[in-house]
Amino acid sequence: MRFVENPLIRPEEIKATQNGLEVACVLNPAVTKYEDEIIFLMRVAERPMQEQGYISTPVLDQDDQVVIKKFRIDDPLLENEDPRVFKYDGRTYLTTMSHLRIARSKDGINFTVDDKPFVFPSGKDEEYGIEDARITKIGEIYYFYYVAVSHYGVSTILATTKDWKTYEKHDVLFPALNKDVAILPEKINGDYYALTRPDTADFANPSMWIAKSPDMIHWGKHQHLISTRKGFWDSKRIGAGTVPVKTSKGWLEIYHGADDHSRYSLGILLLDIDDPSKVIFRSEKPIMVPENDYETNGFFSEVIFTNGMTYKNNQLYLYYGAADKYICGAKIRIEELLNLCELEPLGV
Ligand code: MAN
Repeated sequence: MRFVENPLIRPEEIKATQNGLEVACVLNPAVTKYEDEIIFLMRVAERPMQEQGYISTPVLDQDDQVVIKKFRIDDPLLENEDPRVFKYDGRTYLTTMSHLRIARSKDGINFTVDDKPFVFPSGKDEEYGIEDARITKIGEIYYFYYVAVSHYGVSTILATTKDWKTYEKHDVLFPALNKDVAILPEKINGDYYALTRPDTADFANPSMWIAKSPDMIHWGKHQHLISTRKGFWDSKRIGAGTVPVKTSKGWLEIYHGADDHSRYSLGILLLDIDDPSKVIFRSEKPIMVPENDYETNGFFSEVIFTNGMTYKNNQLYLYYGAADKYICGAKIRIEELLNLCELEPLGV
C-alpha cells in the first residue's frame, strides 16, 4: 500500500550545494534505523541551471573542485538521447552529479532533510558523482556502500559509520563494472554474502551474482544467481534492490527489473536461509509497477527503484525512487509477500 503522503521528498525541498547548481532529483534512499529515528541516505542529483541551446554537467577536477562541462546541443559530436546520460566525442557523461544526503524521521513519513551532504564525491573514482547507497548494519557498525561513477567506470565503494555524524571511507568494494550491491546482515556458515551485478558484456544477459567474504574485505567464490528473462517484466535490466531480510521461509530480497521499454518495476527473490546462492522463488509478475503520476512522469519516467526498506511488527516500510525524481514509500506485510511466493511458481 503506497503512502497517501507520496511523494515524501521532492527536489524543490532540497538545498543545492553551491550557487549555479539546482537540485533536479532526490531519489533512491538507503534506509536504516538509528536510535529512535529512521535514517535515509538519499541520492541528491544536481545540475547546472539549464541554458537554452546547451547541455552542461558538473564533474570533479583533479583537486576535487566542481567544474562545469558545457556542450552545444547542435555540436555533431554530441549524442543526447537519454535524460540520464549523454555522449560527447565517444565519452559518456552523466547529466547530473549526485551526492549522498541524510534525512531523518520519527514516523517514517515526515522527513527532515540535512542542509549539507553527508558524503560528497571526492577522488578519481567519483569524478561524475556517487549514487544509490545501501546500508547493512552489523553489530554497532553501519556499513554503507555506494555506486561511484567516473571515466574509469562504475564501481562500488565501502564506507562505515557508527553515529551518522562522521564516517570513514574504505576502499573500492567491487571494481568496475559492478553496482547494485547488497550485503546480507549476518554471517552464514562463516561468510558474509553480497549480491552483486557485474557487467556481463556481450556474451550473457544482464545478471545478478553472489559473492562471499570472511571479513567484508576479501570477496570471492563468485557465483551467478539470476539473469534477465525474455518476455518478462525483467527482460532488459536487473539488479539487487533492498538488503535481504531474514524470514521464516528464506532471505527475502526485493529487486528491480526493467522491461524492453525501460520500465523499472519491483519483484521478489527468496534465497535459501543457509545457502543464499540457491534461489527458491522468483516473481514471474512484478509486485509493484509504475502507475501513479509521480512514478510515470519525472526525470526518467516509468521508474520504481528501491535500495532501502525497514520493518516494524512484520510490516515492511519500503522506500523507493519514483521516476528518478522523488522519494516515495509503501507499507506491506511480510506475510503478504511470502504468500505471493507460494502462489506463483519459480521463474526461469
Ligand atoms: C539505473 C540507475 C538507478 C536509476 C535507474 C532508473 O539502474 O542509474 O539509479 O534509478 O537506472 O533510471
